[in-house]
Parts: sequence; structure tokens; C-alpha cells
Amino acid sequence: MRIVSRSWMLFGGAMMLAMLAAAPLAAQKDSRPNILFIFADDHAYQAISAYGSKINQTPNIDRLAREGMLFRYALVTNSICAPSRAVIQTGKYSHLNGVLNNRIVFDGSQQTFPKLLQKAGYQTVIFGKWHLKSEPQGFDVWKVLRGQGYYYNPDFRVPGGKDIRIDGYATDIITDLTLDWLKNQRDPDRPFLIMCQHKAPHRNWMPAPEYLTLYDGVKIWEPPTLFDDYSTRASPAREQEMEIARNMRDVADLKLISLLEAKKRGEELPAVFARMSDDQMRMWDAAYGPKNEAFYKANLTGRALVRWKYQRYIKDYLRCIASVDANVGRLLRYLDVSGLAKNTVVVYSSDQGFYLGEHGWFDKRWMYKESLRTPLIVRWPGVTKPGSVDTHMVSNIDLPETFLEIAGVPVPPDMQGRSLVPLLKGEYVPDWRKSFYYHYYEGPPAVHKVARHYGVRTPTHKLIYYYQKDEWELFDLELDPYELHNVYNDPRYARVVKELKAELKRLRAELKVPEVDPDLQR
Ligand code: SGN
Ligand code: CA
Repeated sequence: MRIVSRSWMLFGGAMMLAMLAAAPLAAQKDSRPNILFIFADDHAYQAISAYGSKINQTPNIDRLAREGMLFRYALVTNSICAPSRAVIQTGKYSHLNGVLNNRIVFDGSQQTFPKLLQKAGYQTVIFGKWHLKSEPQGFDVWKVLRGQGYYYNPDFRVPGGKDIRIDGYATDIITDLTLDWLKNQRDPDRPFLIMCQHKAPHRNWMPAPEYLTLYDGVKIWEPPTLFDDYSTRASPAREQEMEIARNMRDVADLKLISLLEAKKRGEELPAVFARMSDDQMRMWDAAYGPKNEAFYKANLTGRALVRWKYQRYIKDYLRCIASVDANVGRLLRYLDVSGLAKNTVVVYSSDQGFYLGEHGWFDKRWMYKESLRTPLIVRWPGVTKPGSVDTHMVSNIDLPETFLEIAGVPVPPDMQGRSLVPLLKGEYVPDWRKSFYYHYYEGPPAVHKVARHYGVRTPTHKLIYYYQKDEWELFDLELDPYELHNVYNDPRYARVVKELKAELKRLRAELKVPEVDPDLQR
């Protein structure tokens, strides 16, 4: 008797839980899908296990891929932060949205997709890294990092002017803000767009307290091109300043310092460290102190020193990603328990890719693959086939049109991308783009000294033009996946060069790219 009544009680409890979970969903009167956009800063696809990472595990981001669609060739139009963000806001290339480089202030009065969603009745929210300098427009609610933002105790710009400082670790805080809005501020009757935009894993790669010793004692896999000598490439590959060997800073990047001791001695610390509390510094020193001591003792030189720098860099970078992934998990769990998951499209992406030691580099900017490609994973329950992989050349410029179509809002004709919705539905799209235009404008003397260039990528080839130097590169992507052999001058490729130059010309005309780089006309 007793046993029977207990199982009935359990059954009743389970029913109640199921009803609770389903309740909020039934309540959303306007049933257009919600959009949760989780956006990292500088998250390389090589550091996501769903993309085949050799160096880390990202179980929560992988869950999105398992339940949604992973885009293997998501390309950015201009591989740098503010320009990528302006492209996503507007659906227009840099020469039309105005943000050619990280220095230019975004003209927020122009048409953006959040404004269009807001007008169509969506709740629009953004938390975290914004980096477009002017105030966010088209958002009902916003709190954005000032400038690049800090990992520890970051300052947020808020409507009305005065910054607020929030103590803690940026990735956790930005997720907390997102969760708090979803739980406590959302109007449950109307759909929403919420952009949860992390600072991580951007330079200077500062891990959260709980991940400071993750990967200690482990040797992370090294990319085969760590010691690239740039032979066969055009001159810009040799003239950049983004080498792990030469351009890592001892204190800010490699953390070769004891924070508390330096503070006691009255030394000026880089701002990223100076704002940490004594307790935070103590935890930091406890983690890095012994590792730094071992490094000093080893007295490394030559390749061994480069290898050490790579290990220090990549571990910190991956530690930052561990926080991002854990926080993706927190969001997904809340979508589950609240019942929101079913009607919410979740997108995970980054503003561009990043070098994790390939070609000996960190940073981005190039049209070479690690910075041209960016992660893009979309879970749209009932629409995307779980575990599907798309191999079309898609782009960050396609995102705003995708969001508008998901919301059923007409796409303005002046946007230059293309909605991904047919691909998300698994439809056959024979007229998808067969070539892709890229243009990078932040040339030297800007940080990392990567020459201005533009070019065209097809599924099989990549042609790059460094226009201030009048130098070209051509890569055969099928024979040379690491992009180490510039075959521009190889007579066997003369026909390909001719065809791609014609295609480049056609794309530049179609996309209304001015003949002269607008930044050089000023
Ligand atoms: C900072 C970084 C650079 C980085 C740019 C642009 N230096 O200047 O390494 O390339 O941002 O990054 S740091 O001293 O601040 O670490 S972007 O993501 O904003 O484009
Ligand atoms: Ca970035």
C-alpha cells in the first residue's frame, strides 16, 4: 500500500514539474520566435570542439551544434571588431555602413536590424561588448562595456550617461545581466531579441578565478605552422606585428609579474590589472607565481622560448573560453527550465576568427582562413535539423536579414547579405553565392601592422590584393589548406588568376565598393 501511494506522489510531482515548465510558453501571446544571440569576441572556430578543436572541449556550445546547425564556412567581410559589429547591425559592407576600422565612430542614426525588430514589436536588449563608440540605438534596454571593456570589475555604459562599475568577472556578469532580464524584466507576451556579447576571449586573455589553473601541467597541441617563415607569401606576411615570438608583451600578455608585489612597490600596473581587488590579485598571484618561477628558472631561448609563450598564451585563451562555454550552459539551462527553449532561436558566433599560433600568430585581420572564418551555430527548434552541418559560404553580413526573416519582418532592399533561413530549413538553394568579397582597411601604422587588402574567395581558391603595395597572392585551397604556397606567379594558375580578377571586379561593382579606399581619400 505504502509503496503504491509513494509512486503516485512521485508521478504527481513529475506532472507538476512538466506543467510548470510548459506554462510560460503557452503564455506568449505574440508567438513569433525569440532570438538569443550569444556573441564572443575573437573566438576562433579552432577552439570549439564541435568544429573539431584539437585543443579544448566546449560541451555547451557543442550542445547547440548537436541540436542545431553548424556553419563550417561562416566568413566575415572585414576581420576586425567594430567593423564586424557594424556589418551585423546594418547588413552592409564597411564602405557603406561607414565603420572601415576600429577608430571610426558608428553612425547610429542609420538603419539597423534591432531598430526594425523594435518597430515590429520585438523587445530589444543588448548587454556586454558593443565597441561601436556611439550610444546603442534601437534597443529598449542596454548596458554595454566601455570601449574594449575589462575582464575584472568592468565599467558599463548605461542610458543617461554615467558609467556603472560591476564587480566580478565580465563573462559571468554579462550572462547574469542576460538572465536577470529574461527572468525579471521581460514582457512574457512579446517576443524578444537579446544580444549577450562577451568580451572574452579577447586579448589580454584574463581567465576567471576558477579557471586560473585549468590546463596546468598539460601540453597543448601546437599548430604545424607555428614556425612559418612566410616564404612565397607577399611582403605583408613578413611585415606584420602579431607574432607570438616577437610581439607578446611580457606583463600584459604573458603575465610575467607578481601583481601584489608590483603594487606594493608602487609600480604602475597595466590598467587591466590595476583595477583588480587585493583578493583578486592574491588569487591571481597564487596561480601564476609558481608557473612564472619555473619559467625564470628554465632560462629558455630560441624555439623553446616561443613554445613556452605559445603555451602560456593558448592556455589563457582557452581558460577564457571555458568561462564562455560554462555561461552558454547557464543560458541554455534557463531556456530549458523556463520553457522558453522551444520558441527561441539561439545563435552562437564571434565577431571574427583568430590565430591560435597558426603562422606563428595571434590576432586576426587577414583574409587567410583562421581570421576570415568565424564560428556560427544556430539552434532553431523544429526548423534546423539537429546535428546538421552547412558548407555554403555564409557571412556575418547575412545575420541581420536572417533575424528579420525569422521575425517575419520585411528585409529592406539595401541590405547586402542574404537570409540564412532557407539554409536553416535545409532547403536546396542552387543560387547561393559562389564567391565572397573581403576587404580589410586598418593598415599600418595601426596595431599589428597588417597591410590593407581586398580579395575574393571561392570554394576552391583565394585571391588577395594588397593594394598599397600592388602585390598579389593566390592560394589553391584544395591543394594547400594551410595557405602556405602563394601560386600567383605560377603559370599553371594564369587562367584562374584571370577569372578571379574578373570576378573581383564584378563583386566590387555589385557591392558598390568605391574605386579608391575611402579612408585614403580623407
Ligand atoms: C587592442 C588589442 C589588439 C587588438 C585590437 C583590436 N591590444 O588594441 O591586440 O588587435 O584591440 O581588437 S590590447 O593592448 O588592448 O590587448 S578588436 O577585437 O577590438 O578588433
Ligand atoms: Ca574582436
